[in-house]
Amino acid sequence: MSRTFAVMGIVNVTPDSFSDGGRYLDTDAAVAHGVELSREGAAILDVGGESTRPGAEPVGQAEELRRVVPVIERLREALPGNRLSIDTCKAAVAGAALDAGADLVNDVTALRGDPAMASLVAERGVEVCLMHMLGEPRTMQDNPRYDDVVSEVAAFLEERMAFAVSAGVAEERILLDPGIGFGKTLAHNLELLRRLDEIVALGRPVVMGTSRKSFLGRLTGREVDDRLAATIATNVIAFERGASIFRVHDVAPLLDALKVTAATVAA
Ligand code: HH2
Repeated sequence: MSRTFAVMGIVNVTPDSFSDGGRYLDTDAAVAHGVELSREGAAILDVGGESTRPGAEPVGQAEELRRVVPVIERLREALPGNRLSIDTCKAAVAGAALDAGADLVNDVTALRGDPAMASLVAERGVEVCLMHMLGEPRTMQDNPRYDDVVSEVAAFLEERMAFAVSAGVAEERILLDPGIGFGKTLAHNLELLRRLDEIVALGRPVVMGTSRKSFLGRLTGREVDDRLAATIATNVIAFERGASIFRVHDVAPLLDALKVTAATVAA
């Protein structure tokens, strides 16, 4: 028996995402892209209407709602068998997305961005992904510092998990993400990958988001659209170290790589 895992395909309904900004801003294009990623084997589709790339400017609530809600509605209808995730830190956007058929809230602020988010997730009884970020997207890459990045990220996730549980979120509904690239240097990202078992040891499924990120460009010298091989390498490593959900732009090739990896890893 091989270990279970899920590929989470990225559907960015934004003009300014770092790798695919503007490509799926139109509802039809975003829905078609989500359907294609599902066909390629994504079990989860993560729909986002606000870029979190370093330096990104925040998006207003009305605009974010306008971008994501019709996409979730139509994906829900087209893909009854997929899990749909809403990538947002605003409770109103998460609530509307859940009403439109989303199953999971992916909050890159780990319930710190909006005081209403924790109770929303608790009341709806849905899964929530808690991600580590140092600072905020506008400034997070300005000289991030840690004494020991892995133990600090683990302690943060543990504290956020306790906070979520105290707000009424069931522990078995929590996913954890070390937040690759969110307030981290190349060395920090590599250390987190190297010692990912320490995050896995927190006992909840670990989500990995390395897809096309700039640390892979630093390592390989490749432009953003040419980082697939590097993305696959990091996700295979993460799988081996215990991660179970892989958030990527390119679903089919990663799925092949993970099927092979899973077949060689003991349950
Ligand atoms: N990375 C991005 C956005 N959301 N969520 C989780 N849980 N983990 C991640 O690593 C993560 C995330 C950034 O990637 P992308 O969506 O491609 O770009 P942008 O934020 O510019 O839209």
